[in-house]
Amino acid sequence: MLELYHDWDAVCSVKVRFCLYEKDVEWVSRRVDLCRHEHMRPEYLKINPNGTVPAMVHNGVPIIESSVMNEYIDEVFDGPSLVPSDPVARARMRVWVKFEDDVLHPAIRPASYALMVRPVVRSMNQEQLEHMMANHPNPDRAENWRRTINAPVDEAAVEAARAKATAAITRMDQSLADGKPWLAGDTFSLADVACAPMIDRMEWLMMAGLWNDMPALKSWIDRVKARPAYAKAFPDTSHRLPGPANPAEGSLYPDAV
Ligand SMILES: N[C@@H](CCC(=O)N[C@@H](CS)C(=O)NCC(=O)O)C(=O)O
Repeated sequence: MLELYHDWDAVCSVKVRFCLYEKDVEWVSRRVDLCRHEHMRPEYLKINPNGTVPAMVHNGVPIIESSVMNEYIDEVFDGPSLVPSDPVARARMRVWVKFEDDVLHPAIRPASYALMVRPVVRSMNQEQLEHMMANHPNPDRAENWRRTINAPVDEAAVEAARAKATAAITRMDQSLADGKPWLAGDTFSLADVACAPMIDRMEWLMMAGLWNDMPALKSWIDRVKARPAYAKAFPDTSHRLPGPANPAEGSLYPDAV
């Protein structure tokens, strides 16, 4: 029994769902609504003391951190391996997974908060906010929530996100320009699983124009999207946050289960 604690339109949650569907693993959904700060509930913090989604509980044991979770899933479950057998390709895969964790995701996060999370949470009650944030294990992230809710849209942060994201995807494009189909080389791997949700997020932030002149990245995106697991893992519009490419503020998202 694998319980996945996730939110529908949270990039690292998508990353783990993509891996689960690639491996054809059955899982039970336990939604943690970030915009309602359910990830600050004491019972969730017992599962993931970092206070982030996703997390999973497999046979009663919590496993956290999306990249670690994906390696665990690949190792424990049958299905095609998403970790290359060749040590060089495996090293390359891990460098891309780390790049997504350390560079790509942090580059995009400020734009996500400013343009997608803010419309949902901006009317949040201050008392409730402070109560929730008192539990946040990461003071920088707590401060980020306060700014998201209380300050106007941080245009400078959005611009900085765009610039950092451009540098990051340029690196992906240059690497893919060697003619290999996938980030680790010849085989689809956890590197592609990790980076795909970040590209999807950029599309919903209407940043897809950034890769207009990046043919190798564009064809990688097409290949990733053609995978059957992609359609299952990535949320439909009703489970998306509102935002630049999803103006439906009446999106079902806040109540989606
Ligand atoms: N390194 C973590 C990052 C997870 C993460 O940042 N999750 C975001 C959603 S995409 C989150 O839970 N944010 C809540 C917060 O910052 O309070 C992982 O890969 O699991």
